[in-house]
Amino acid sequence: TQIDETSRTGYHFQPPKHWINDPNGPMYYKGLYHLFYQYNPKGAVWGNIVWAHSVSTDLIDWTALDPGIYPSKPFDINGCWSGSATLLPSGVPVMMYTGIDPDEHQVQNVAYPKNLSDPFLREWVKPDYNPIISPDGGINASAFRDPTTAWYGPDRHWRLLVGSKVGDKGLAVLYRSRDFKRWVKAHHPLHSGLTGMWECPDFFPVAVHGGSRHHRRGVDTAELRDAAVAEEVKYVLKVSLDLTRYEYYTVGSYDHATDRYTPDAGFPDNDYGLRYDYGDFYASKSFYDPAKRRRILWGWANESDTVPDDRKKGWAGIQAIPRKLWLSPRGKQLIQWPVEEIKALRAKHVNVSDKVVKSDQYFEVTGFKSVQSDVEVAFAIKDLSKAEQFNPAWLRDPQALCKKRGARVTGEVGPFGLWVLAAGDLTERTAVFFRVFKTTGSKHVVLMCNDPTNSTFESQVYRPTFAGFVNVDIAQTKTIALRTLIDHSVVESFGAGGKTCILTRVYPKKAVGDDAHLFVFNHGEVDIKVVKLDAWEMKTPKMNAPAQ
Ligand code: DQQ
Repeated sequence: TQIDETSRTGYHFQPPKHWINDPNGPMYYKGLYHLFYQYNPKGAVWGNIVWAHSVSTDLIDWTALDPGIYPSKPFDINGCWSGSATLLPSGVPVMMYTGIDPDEHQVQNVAYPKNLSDPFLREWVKPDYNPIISPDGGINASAFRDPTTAWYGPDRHWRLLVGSKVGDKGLAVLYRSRDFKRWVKAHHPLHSGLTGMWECPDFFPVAVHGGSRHHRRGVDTAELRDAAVAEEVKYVLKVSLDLTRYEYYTVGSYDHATDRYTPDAGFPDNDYGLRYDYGDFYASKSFYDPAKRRRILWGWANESDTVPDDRKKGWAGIQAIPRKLWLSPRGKQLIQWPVEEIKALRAKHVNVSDKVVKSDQYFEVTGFKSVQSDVEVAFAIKDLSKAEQFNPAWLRDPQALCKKRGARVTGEVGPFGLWVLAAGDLTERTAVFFRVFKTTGSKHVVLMCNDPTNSTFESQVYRPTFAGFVNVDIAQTKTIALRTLIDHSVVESFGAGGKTCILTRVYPKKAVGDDAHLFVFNHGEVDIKVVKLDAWEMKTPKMNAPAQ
């Protein structure tokens, strides 16, 4: 196949060709970051799934290795699906993944590195005692997959979760083991919800604020043996809903003795809960990075063009920029921010400051190429008194609200924000914007949206409007920040310093290469001000180029 480069990303992770989906087994080992991912070595659609493998010293430049895990034994002959890495106390990494057996049953297998002194960990050995977890005891063999990283309890048992369902109920099934070989199912799942199948569960500790700046650091589950550390953590449970293709998380407490997880009050526990990302972001997985003591989140962003388009392009799927993730000071949500390493890609810089954008005005940010860029902007709102009244019924569904009030629908405070990947004549453009509403007791609600309705001339492309609320006290701050990573067919935005994130895939026909422009717009009645806007062209890192 000819590879169509037009909408390929420059600094978002992707292999040179073919289909990719879920990130698998991310970890740091002997100075290298490892990323495995679901990959079809034969084409640009899902199928023939293996674990492709890339390594990096900095999460920016990636070197592709041969697939690490691929069908080779009866217990995975029909596919090597998603799974996770666990670092054993001896320093040995072990992969646990879902294999598809000759009966199309989903089973869990382990694989160990063949040669521990090879930092690349190129070869993986699957012991003959696999599968080590089979779908028995009432488990649905076609809904039993995606084992998490294991954690070690005070009772000297390993534990891990496997995603599953019973009827309409999604499950995080809990298993325990003394030796990582013989696993026993617990009597009750760690957690469940009436949402359909739970794919790719993730369960990990986060540091609580405790008055220090250190809450941004990650927590290694191994540290939890220290009681003082264990007291200062909360837990995050994330699930990927097969039905809606969205992910939800809660923050809560976990009782080691009873193996129960209880979400904190205020966390809606099912399909209207908080999301890592309100856009195209799925099957995510986090890992603890001991090198910088942080937790890093990887997530897959699917294409939103058509399958024939993907075949024509010769590739499909990217990984979002890895994000550092931590608990907000009040413990009400997670904050995510692109790993600091990507700043090393920043090249030509332009900036704008103290520029008022009056009602129905816009301006272009010139002097740089925005098609592959990083844009940070702070907007100030002079007058919140005119903000439109918020209807509490809208709280349940920001996406529906944004669909009704897209970027072209005038408002009072907002819509204001960026038009990215825009044609010079604005016939193509993707809007990333805010709207501010007034609610009871002089409180406000801030909505962040991504409206791709006008992103492309191509009529077949799926163009959902994505949106989430931003938990800020706008009456107090009077400003709101936005960072958007633009990369040919990706628009990845972080509102209010990473409180609300939205990733979208768009396929402009005209706004490509040097013809992609960046604008600031205000389609509300109230003036807004760009306090500061910084934009950088982004260099192209070494991205899995085939070895010479
Ligand atoms: N993708 C994998 C499964 C997982 C799904 C198969 C989520 O293991 O449940 O490619 O995208």
